[in-house]
Amino acid sequence: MTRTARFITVEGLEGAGKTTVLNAIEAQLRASGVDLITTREPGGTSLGEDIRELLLGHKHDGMADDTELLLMFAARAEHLHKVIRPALDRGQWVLCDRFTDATYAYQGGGRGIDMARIETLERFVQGTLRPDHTFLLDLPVKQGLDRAAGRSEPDRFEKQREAFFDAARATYRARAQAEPGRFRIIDASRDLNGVLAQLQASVSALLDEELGA
Ligand code: T5A
Repeated sequence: MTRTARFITVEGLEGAGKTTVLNAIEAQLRASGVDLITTREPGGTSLGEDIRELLLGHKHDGMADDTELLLMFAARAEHLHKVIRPALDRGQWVLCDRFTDATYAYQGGGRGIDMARIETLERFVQGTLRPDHTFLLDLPVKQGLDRAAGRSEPDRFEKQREAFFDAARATYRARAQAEPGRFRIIDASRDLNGVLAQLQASVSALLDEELGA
């Protein structure tokens, strides 16, 4: 069967359930015969995972907002070069836990970095490559933080104030509204079964669109 490889991303705030639903999306795509890889940002390569440690850990006494932004794009450049582009070139679909929408949400919305500067870096690092489809797991900030808190020690981002995440959520939602053809919004405030049911319907619609299945 001839297929064009697709680049799919999953986005949302802390505790939205991305890791949980990523497995369900992967299983449904594979069951439909899609050959794919799964990966994540920041990270996805050996160098990228080291950068992730710098970004999420507490080894250094914080970092400048621009340092954070540039490290995100440095990890992304490596990820694109070593993992994402080669997979797409081989005809494999790529399913990625977070990508550049997270940079707009967290560094743009959360930190307040000018979106135009992020756009410049996006063009520099990615050229014209953008995700084909994005699942946005949307839920109230406090609900997500409560879920994430029940799981492990907070990372450097999870220590931000609620206002940071309010701005990140608003940015995600604005981007989804601006690009309704790419984004599929999932109500992640529901229980896991409710989330998975919405997701399954949404992935089926995506497969219909892409494969005419
Ligand atoms: N970042 C990333 C940037 O600032 N800029 C960027 O450009 C990029 C790429 C990455 C951090 O880096 C930032 C954003 C992040 O802060 P991460 O580990 O990828 O960190 O992201 P997190 O959001 O921290 O990942 P989490 O693991 O916290 O969230 P998930 O994956 O959304 O949530 P998940 O699936 O682990 O679930 C959390 C808990 O909730 C439960 C799960 O069982 C789990 O215990 N849960 C539910 N409970 C009830 N009902 C549901 N529907 C549930 N779904 C999950």
